[in-house]
Amino acid sequence: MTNTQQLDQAAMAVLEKNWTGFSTKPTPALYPHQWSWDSAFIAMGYAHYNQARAEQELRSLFDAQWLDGRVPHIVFNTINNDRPYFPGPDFWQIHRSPDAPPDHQTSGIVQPPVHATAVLHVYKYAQDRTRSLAFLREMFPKLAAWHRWLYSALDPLNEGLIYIHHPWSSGQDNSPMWDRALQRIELTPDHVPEYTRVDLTLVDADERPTKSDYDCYVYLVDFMRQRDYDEQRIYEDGIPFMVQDVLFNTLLVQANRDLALIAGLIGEDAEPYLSWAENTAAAINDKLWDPVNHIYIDYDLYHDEPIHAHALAGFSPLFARIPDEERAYSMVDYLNSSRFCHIDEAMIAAPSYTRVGSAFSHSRYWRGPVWINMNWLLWQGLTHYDFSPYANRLRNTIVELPSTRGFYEYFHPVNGRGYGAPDFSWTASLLLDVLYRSE
Ligand code: 2M8
Repeated sequence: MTNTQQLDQAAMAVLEKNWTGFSTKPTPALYPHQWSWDSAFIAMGYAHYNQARAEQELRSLFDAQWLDGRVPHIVFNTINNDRPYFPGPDFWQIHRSPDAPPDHQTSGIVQPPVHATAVLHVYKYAQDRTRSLAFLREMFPKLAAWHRWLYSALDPLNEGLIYIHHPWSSGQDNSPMWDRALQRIELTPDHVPEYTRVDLTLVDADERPTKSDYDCYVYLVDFMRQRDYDEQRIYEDGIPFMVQDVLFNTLLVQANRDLALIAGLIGEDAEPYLSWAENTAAAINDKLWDPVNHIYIDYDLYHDEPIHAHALAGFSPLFARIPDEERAYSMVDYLNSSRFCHIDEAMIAAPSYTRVGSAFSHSRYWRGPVWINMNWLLWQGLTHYDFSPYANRLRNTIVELPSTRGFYEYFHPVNGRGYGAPDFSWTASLLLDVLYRSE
């Protein structure tokens, strides 16, 4: 057996271990339920060898879609899970909302919309073409309702940019991008309901968000549940964390383009999705571009100011072909420097946050470690613009880190040590995607 075959089988074994019978846990102990963007990344790995499971992964998630179209960031496994997680359904209390799904327990917030991209990917690599067209027909109205909800609920100024009102919605939970906004929330003890973290019983505290981060996370959920997850009230009452995020909006641009392709394949009108894609891409270029540093940056809508913090996600618009060539070249100059990772340096590309930022950490979650999903997005983005040497470097990391260090959640950008949870699903599924696509 070759090394590639062994790696392939090890990755499939991780997914098998995390399969519940209807969806895939991100990892067995730390995240024992279904997560929204994880499932999209996971389905893209299954797509290459188990079409039925890829479809089931996405179907399970959309079975818990809210009546208003939102896709929740967590779908709780109330059937065969015995692991604790905080915050669980009792904390979220989604049934305060008339739009909550009647038969599922979920969270009340969302995560980046990679789902149309995942559905198209499953179609593209499907072994059974007829069946995969039926899957597109099944998913199309659900995806359309999801995107429609995002624009109607989370773009109150009609700018073409979605705002998020919880760091968990970014997927990059404790990124230094949110530090300033969170520090400006004045919390008194009666603002924060009592809670007990479970994550710190499973992972070293130095690799996880701090207590003050969690106090804010919990406070923001409480703010939303007190308003019954009614987006208009949440906005009008001024939730004190409102961010137009580069990665979230970039993935929405790509998802709209992919939804337009799906529409074309099944004889539906593609125009609304193309026009959403173009509006959002233009808004990202106008409002989120930093012309001084040549990177895209988030915008703090609550304080009405740009967020001057440079995360790897600031290069993600390459994935959706948002920058023109000139911008793309200047971005790559920045990425390919000691502020992230120079191509000749003996380190692992690419850290999730700029190494020269005072908030950078080698080990603390989204504050610097290397993440496989971010490398996967950038690998493709750089390939679109023909920056092959750097793209290959990112691609190689997706293969080398799991094969030498294990299927960890994130990795030290210098020595490659694995951090967070082991047996992490998207580390396995995106590795599978890379291996199959190079065959
Ligand atoms: C992490 O987030 C969850 C909350 O959603 C947590 O820390 O408990 C993030 O890395 C997020 O991006 C990811 O989707 C989730 C599950 O892997 O874990």
